[in-house]
Amino acid sequence: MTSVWMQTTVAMLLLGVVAPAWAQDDRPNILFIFSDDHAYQAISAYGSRINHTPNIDRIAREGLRFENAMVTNSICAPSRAVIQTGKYSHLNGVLDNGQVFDGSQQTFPKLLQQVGYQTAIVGKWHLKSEPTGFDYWEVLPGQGSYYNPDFRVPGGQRQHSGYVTDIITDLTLHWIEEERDPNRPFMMMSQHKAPHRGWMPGPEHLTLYDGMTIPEPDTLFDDYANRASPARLQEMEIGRHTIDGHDLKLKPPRDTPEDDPDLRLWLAGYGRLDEQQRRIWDAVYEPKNAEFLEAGLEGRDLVRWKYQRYIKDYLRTIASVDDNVGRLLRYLDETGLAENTIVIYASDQGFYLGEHGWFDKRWMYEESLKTPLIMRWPEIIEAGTVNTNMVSNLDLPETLLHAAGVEIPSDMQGRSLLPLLQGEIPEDWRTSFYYHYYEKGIHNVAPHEGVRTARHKLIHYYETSEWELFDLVTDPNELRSVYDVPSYAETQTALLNELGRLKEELRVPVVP
Ligand code: SGN
Ligand code: CA
Repeated sequence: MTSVWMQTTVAMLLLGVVAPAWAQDDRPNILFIFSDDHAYQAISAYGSRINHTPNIDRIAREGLRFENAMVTNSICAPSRAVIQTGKYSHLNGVLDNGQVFDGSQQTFPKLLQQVGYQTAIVGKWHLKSEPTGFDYWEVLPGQGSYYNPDFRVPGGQRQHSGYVTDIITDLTLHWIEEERDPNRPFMMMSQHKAPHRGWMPGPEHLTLYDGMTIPEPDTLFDDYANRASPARLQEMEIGRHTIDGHDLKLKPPRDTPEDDPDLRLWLAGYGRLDEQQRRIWDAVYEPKNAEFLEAGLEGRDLVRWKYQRYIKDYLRTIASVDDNVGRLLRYLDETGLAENTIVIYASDQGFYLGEHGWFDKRWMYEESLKTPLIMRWPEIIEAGTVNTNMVSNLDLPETLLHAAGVEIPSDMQGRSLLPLLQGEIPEDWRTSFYYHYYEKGIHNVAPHEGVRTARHKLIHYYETSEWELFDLVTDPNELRSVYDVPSYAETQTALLNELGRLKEELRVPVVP
């Protein structure tokens, strides 16, 4: 139940009247559980047709699920930089995965620290520079490893034995239980590597889904007709671009040259298993691989097999994330922390689970533009709330600052979600959202920007001067661009104007 005092405080904060008014020890703790590449299509609270995630679902059942949470730039490091700063990529300096985050800039953990919060981050960081604004950090170098992972710590590196998802949770719990000052509120970012590519399942889930056929998405065999050229020119098809060893767990032949890039990727994953882990792994994969080689599949049958191999391993890594979410929730229950702790489950972006024939992300199309976002905060959120407004990863830092009673800096570009958490939708809530993807290279997705409204989406591939316009009501799978179709002329003009307006408002440099 929400206390009158807290209601008043929140109302005052919403009106922008006050700075922090909570008594110090009443401020909420924040447990931010973050995964890497977790598609909302693989969360049962979002209606997954392919798996069950009872523990993640519990957060939604006892809290709120955002149905239209979007990212500003659908790739790992940029999304994380947005969350740290509350600013679009062009202002926080991380446009793509290759850039180094400037840790001297303003970030929300630093602002929380300034008002007495204890802050920590464990797991995937991926911003290259050392984390700043954290009292404790222990992060994976780069993409990190699934088995026996190394971690960066201040002044060095150390290795932990075991499976990365379990280890990240162990470290999270250890800090909350043993290392922090129980008299001050905390903000912990517990950030998983899973379910990122190489999709290596943990020892407990290696045989999950064996003997089952996971349903295929409707667009597994997309022909990329009726769209601009980039959809056809990408390199992220399950059929053509998955790597036999790294992705599909087919052991590279013995005579593979040592400098073969695919062999190196395989060794970066499988090569880290210790002898016992390797025996268990081989016992699971070798018989299935022999059966596959024996079958000599071709054409669509081969794509179907690759989809099954990919999706099962992907979902197995998620099963472990879900178990570990359960561990964290149980800990909060047992210690009485649950009542005053904001729990968030989110991913750095969405992901393709065979839609359009793809794995990976990057596009402004729905599956990668949208990301799961679920929050529980018993004092504030009514259990079982579903919100359909357009919200964004940009809004997260402001929401957390607001929740902690910190004044939101005026140069942040999102908006606090606090009213939405309480079921109050401000009349001027955003009705359009600006997106911009910059990276060139792996997967060959053309840079693009665009605007999405509740019903439409306009995309500009500015390097080739191509446009797409989708009507999400008549064409939810985005298979037919209606750009320049006469009946959409008015919508098109309105969207073009809106794109220009948003770019000005958000101070986006003019694209060459
Ligand atoms: C690696 C992956 C890509 C993935 C990027 C970015 N290849 O390069 O498939 O798109 O990371 O992922 S891999 O062969 O090295 O696994 S992100 O989550 O960091 O954005
Ligand atoms: Ca990612």
